[in-house]
Amino acid sequence: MSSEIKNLKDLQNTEYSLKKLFDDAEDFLPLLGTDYVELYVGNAKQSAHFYKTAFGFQSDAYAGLETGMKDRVSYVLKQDKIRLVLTTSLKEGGEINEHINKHGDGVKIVALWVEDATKSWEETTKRGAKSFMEPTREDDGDNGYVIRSGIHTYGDTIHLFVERKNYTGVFLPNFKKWESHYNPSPVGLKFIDHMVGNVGWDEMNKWCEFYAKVMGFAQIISFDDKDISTEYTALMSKVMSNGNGRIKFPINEPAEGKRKSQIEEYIDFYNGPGIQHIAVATNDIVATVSEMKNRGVEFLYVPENYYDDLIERVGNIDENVEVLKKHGILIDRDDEGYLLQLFTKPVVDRPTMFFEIIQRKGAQSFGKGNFKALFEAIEREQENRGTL
Ligand code: TYF
Ligand code: FE
Repeated sequence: MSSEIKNLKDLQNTEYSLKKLFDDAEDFLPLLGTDYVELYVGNAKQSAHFYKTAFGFQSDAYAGLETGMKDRVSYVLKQDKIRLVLTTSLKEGGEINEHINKHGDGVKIVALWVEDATKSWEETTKRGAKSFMEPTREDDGDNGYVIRSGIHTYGDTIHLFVERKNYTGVFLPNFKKWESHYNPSPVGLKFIDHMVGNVGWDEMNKWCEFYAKVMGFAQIISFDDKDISTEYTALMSKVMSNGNGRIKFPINEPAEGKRKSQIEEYIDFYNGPGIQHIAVATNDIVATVSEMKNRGVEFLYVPENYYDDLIERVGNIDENVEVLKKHGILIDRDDEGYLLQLFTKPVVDRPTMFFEIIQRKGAQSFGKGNFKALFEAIEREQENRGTL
């Protein structure tokens, strides 16, 4: 069941291969998808403005003093299937401020949508997960109720299980609809493709085992430091997936190189493990990326010579290479098709969290062919920061 697929040829059809991997085991933790991602931030109002303006998110829900919340404020933003929650504290001290003090702005909660939050908590805690929140029912009058439960994962990051089959209200009980006169248009972001965690030296296998044992995930891909190294820096990475392939969590750890791994830089500034990047899918990466650029989002760029042997490397593609080159979009191919991707610079003050924009055209891999060019681009940023 935890058998490793090293060769991408085995991944002829991901759904099928995953099915094979999971066949004999009953899925004790069926996941319907990502429910929401919650960031703890220093100023939720201004962060919400940024994600609306620059990333094209829509105002969805709000909780704060006006809704009876005394100690915190949360803004909920939506774009297609993606739900982002931005939370800050209204008081001195407490868990939110401690998180921000230690990590800067960053992801606190990766909430997973489930049929049964009670069973999800029971199945994971009995397999060794540390409980964050026992199954808790939140009622909202005629709108029904939500049940949430939660467990700890790497660092201070939390997985919440959200059961909303008996709920018809806005986001969660105690939230109200957020009506705003400021509604910038979406940029075409559709759903979360994967979310990557950075963990410390020699911790990757421990956390992959956590996802295998506690959550019933299987490893679908592995990259060692030979796959992922430049002349100067290195890292290792394994991708864990749940049974239906909707939730994919790559886990990175630093590896020894001549200079400081980007993963180590992250761990230094985040003061421990945490979410490194959120990859969001689009159906038209050229339109999405050019709009995000117009709205002020900064992306990482590779040298123009990346495009010189592009067609030899990836074969024929539907897109015009000159257009891709103009936007600095990266392309990679595997046995099933190809993918286009581009990475933002960190979106917070510390060199920690960033976003990936990805368009899949068949390929179910992660852009291995781009790693070298990408990591060299990251090294140039590290050089500018004096952290290489
Ligand atoms: O998710 C991935 O595996 C790719 C590649 O620091 C990647 O997006 C891996 C590590 C990293 C940046 C990108
Ligand atoms: Fe990625």
